[in-house]
Amino acid sequence: MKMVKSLVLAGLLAFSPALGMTQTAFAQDNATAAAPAAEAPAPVAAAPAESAAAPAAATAAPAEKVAAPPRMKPTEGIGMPMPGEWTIQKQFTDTGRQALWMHNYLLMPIITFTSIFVLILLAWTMFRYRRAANPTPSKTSHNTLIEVIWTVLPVLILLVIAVPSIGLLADQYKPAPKDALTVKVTGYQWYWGYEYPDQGIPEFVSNLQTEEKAKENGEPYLLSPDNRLVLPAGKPIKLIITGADVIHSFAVPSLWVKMDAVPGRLNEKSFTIDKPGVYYGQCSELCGARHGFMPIAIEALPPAQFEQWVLSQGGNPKGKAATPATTAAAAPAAAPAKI
Ligand SMILES: [Cu+2]
Repeated sequence: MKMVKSLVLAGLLAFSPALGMTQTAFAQDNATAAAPAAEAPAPVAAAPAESAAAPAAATAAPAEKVAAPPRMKPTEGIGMPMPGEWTIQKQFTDTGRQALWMHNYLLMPIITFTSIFVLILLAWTMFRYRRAANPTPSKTSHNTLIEVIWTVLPVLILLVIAVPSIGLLADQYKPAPKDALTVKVTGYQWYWGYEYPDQGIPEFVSNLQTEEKAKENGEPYLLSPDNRLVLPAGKPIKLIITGADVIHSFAVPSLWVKMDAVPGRLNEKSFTIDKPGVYYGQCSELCGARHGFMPIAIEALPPAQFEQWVLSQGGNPKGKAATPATTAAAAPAAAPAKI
């Protein structure tokens, strides 16, 4: 009897790979077989983790070789406000320049002229037609010519403003071209998260730098975060902007960018930065206690250096090659070591 049992056992073991089910059933009966059986699920469970980690490891491999380009020093007065400044910052995008031109050479002259003209009219009327100088006022109530002028002139002024204004508005909302670099920007209470889905760079967070660190780096304290949003200069960029908790607003004045970050909604902003540099901004929608402490810094690099940065973050500069699993698996706290 014992021999028969041994033979059956030997047979089962010999055919075990083919008889998986039988072996499992057998394992339940046999205490000694239970140990390997218990171990068996381990590699199975580990497999998805391994496969998820594989692209990360594959893309991360060059990370050890490629160093991130050195942190760019900001230029005084470029991409940041300066003490005593009272007008719009110098612009570094097409729409920005267009808007600045419109503000400086169209709106401001019209506003200034209209205000001064009305002020002079008012002052003249008050002085010339005061009771002492003009005891018997005119009874005139209509004057066709004047009425036509003060109707037509404002209409013409409004038309002069409306035409370039509508063009500018359309330009500001122009969809990004197909080859634009996409970055997902998420506003959190109270920091920003940046993710490069096409390059396979998972979200990293950007938090206010300490005052000492900012001083050490020669950066404006309340405007400078630890991790910057690194972008290529001269290439179209598409930001997909959203909020994780409350409404924030992603604003960089010198790039003419201001877009609300609304939870449950994806807002889009596209632009091309003229030249390399550091451009500062801030959250511009009151979002809670530390609203004033979630700065934005865009570091625009020459394309070659940007590719180097992407490689240094374990991403693929050519884009589209990374699997979504890589980005999905990464925790938001996985910040790159670029401080
Ligand atoms: Cu905010």
